[in-house]
Amino acid sequence: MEAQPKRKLFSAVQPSGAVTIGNYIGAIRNFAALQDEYACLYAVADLHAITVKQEPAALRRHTLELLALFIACGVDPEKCTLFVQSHVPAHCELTWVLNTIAYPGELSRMTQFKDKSARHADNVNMGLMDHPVLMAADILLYQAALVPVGADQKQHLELTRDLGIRFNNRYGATFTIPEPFTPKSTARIMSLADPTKKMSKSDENPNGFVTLDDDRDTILRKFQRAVTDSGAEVRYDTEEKPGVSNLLSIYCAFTGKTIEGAERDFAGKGYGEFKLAVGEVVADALAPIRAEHGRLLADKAYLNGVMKRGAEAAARIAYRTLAKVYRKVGFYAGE
Ligand code: AQP
Repeated sequence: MEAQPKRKLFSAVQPSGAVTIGNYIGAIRNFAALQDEYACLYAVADLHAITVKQEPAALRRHTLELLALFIACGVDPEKCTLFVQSHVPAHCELTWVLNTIAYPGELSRMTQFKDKSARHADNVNMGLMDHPVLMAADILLYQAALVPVGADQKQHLELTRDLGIRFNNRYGATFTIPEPFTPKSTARIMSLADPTKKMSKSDENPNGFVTLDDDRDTILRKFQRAVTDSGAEVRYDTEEKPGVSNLLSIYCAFTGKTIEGAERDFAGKGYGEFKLAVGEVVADALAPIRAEHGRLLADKAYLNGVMKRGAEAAARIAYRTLAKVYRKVGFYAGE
């Protein structure tokens, strides 16, 4: 019997700062585990990143660092297509077409648009509002069946599905409608400085996030400073104890323990000891990734080669879909 082609999977991360343990737990650490079963495409989403102000030199640096980080986290460029989003112009081209079936009402209701508009009140631009349409184009271009995303991105994936279905209904079957892939262990990791806000790499308070580049001392210090509450009991209760609950989620994500198991580990222990233990498991887990990341960054020629080959492979798939889309909407292609 002929082997079935592997189902496609797409995910992307923005090079909008140093990658946090939120991005890692929610997305990147699952990437390597999926590469044998699926045809994976992983992108550095630089087009998305400029929806908030970026310093150009920092954006360039973060782009290369993120590509290297995927590899340091186990993504194998021989098995996956690893590329930089702006190297495949089809992402912008499909976004334009999808814009014509997306409604301002549904885009302005997106939680991330509302959050980011509030956080960047001096720069509420059209790109920020259109961000989920670009994300839909990213996914639909590759006919991805599966999209591993953190819990914070589920709403955007729902919109991708809506746009895909809307297009298919209007023009005939064109896009695969993707499913979210959210492993059970994927918590929404919250800021260490304000556990009611999600942990974000663009947070202006560096104590709110831990990055994969932070050294051991920095990691331990950030966890020691993490906001908890005036109680003393290590118990999971997101309403009453959002800070402690967030630390428990992080601890479980890095140890594989259940919340109940983690609560037992810290029964009768104080917050100081708890925070130190969480910091230590995180620092231990990140040390080998940090070392490998440093090694990869020293080999720029290799990284440039990976992104070039990745963009070529991605473009081959993307332009097949785009040609189909252009035909369906009625663009004249010449004779
Ligand atoms: N706090 C989080 N908890 C769990 N998962 C998270 N992700 C992001 N933050 C958390 C997941 O990381 C992937 C990549 O995210 P992104 O860079 O594309 O965009 P984002 O969700 O906007 O991430 P940030 O860190 O908050 O970036 P900025 O600050 O630039 O907006 C996604 O799969 C996401 O689910």
